[in-house]
Amino acid sequence: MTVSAAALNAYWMPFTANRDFKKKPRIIVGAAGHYYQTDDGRKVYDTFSGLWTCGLGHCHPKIVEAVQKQVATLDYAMGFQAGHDKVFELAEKVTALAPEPFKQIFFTNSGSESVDTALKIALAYHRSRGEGHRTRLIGRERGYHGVNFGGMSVGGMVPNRKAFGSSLLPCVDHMRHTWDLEHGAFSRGQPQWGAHLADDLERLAGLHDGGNIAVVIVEPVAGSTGVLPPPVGYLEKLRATCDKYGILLIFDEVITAFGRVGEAFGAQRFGVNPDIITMAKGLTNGVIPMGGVMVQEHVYQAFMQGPESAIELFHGYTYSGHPVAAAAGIATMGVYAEEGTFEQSRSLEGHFENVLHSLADHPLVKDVRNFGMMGAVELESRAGAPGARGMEVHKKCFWEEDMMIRNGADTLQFSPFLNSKPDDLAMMVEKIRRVLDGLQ
Ligand code: PXG
Ligand code: PLP
Repeated sequence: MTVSAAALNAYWMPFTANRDFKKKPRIIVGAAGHYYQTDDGRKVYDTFSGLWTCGLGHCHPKIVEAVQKQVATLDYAMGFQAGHDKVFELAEKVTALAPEPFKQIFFTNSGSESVDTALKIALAYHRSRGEGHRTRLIGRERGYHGVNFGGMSVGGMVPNRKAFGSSLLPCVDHMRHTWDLEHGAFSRGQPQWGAHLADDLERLAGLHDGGNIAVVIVEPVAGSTGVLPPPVGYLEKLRATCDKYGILLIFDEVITAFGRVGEAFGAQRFGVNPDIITMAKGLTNGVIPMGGVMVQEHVYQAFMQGPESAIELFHGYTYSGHPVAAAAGIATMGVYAEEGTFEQSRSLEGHFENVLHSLADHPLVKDVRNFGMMGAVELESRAGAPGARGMEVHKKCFWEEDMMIRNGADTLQFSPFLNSKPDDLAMMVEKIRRVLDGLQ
């Protein structure tokens, strides 16, 4: 073991059962391509692209080189009332990939910061247009929008809200989620059933008056909660209702952007344009933390009023547009283009869907869901111990099958590399089956 007992004790790990982990730590010391290297010298196949982050694989030489060069050229530069070359270049490259009306991007350091930034932009946008009474924020049950106060408030993951319920933002409401086992179980891609669930926005517009609603935020495909693809026609309906009431629509594309659903953005895959898109993760292939909030031109222009010497948006982070992150982002955009990553991802999704659904006949499997290169296998929970079976699969995969998988309670989640080898995806599912066969 490379980590001392004192060091283990010193680190409070995020979203982790600290005491259980520290009894038998699973420590990664290196990574290359599609594998991690463990401190006991094993190569472990990564089925989750980091945490939905590293679609190109780990330690891509072009990104590594760009970061090494940048850190030795310009380590940090003041970003308020000053700028550096790389961040403008990245802004141009990302907006060039976006649907036509998106022309500007604001940089942050994570998905959580992107979400809170987007909510603030939406509120300030309405105020700048004389509609400051639009204060209501609408999220959705089972949504994940990060862990800061704004994102947590519009989010709908029950355990993430529970301890903080008394201090969440006011003026928030939630649409119902889109999953229904009876009508949607084992559906491949978008379920045919459920477009009418978008009518829940009409219900909330009726309750609060649509003219008081500032913004609706959804993930185009809900990721963290266990991959819930939108029913056919659902996103189109949400867009139409937002237009009807003058509500801004945010797509939280922290997971779905940059090839995860076979296009640069989910907005393009679904043919629905929100007003604001949040992103992170794939923006730098996970190499340096960075997030972004991209807006349609009309949103940006609403701020570009008044005296030119006035700051238009009182918001920003010390590390917004950090030069080393920007260099990683530029290199990542370069690799996406050179390697045809989004097309590669699109060409793999049919095979991925087939191998994942081959688990549907297993007695412990309750549902299989997928869209693009996002997949989930929901297991039957063990009586009286929800989450225990999922965690057991994670541990067995790591120790016995040399494979890293992600479980959210009893739902196994898959975010394979966008340049996966087809045989590796088949191997991944064989290993999962073997582990499931060995469980009670
Ligand atoms: N929005 C969405 C849609 C996300 O998926 C965030 C915001 C927050 O991003 P940051 O960078 O602040 O973590 C996310 C992050 C999982 C998992 O296992 C998902 C996320 C993060 C970690 C684990 O599904 N999503
Ligand atoms: N707390 C204090 C005391 C600060 O001075 C700052 C930034 O200057 C922050 C928090 C916010 O940090 P960041 O800009 O990295 O989000």
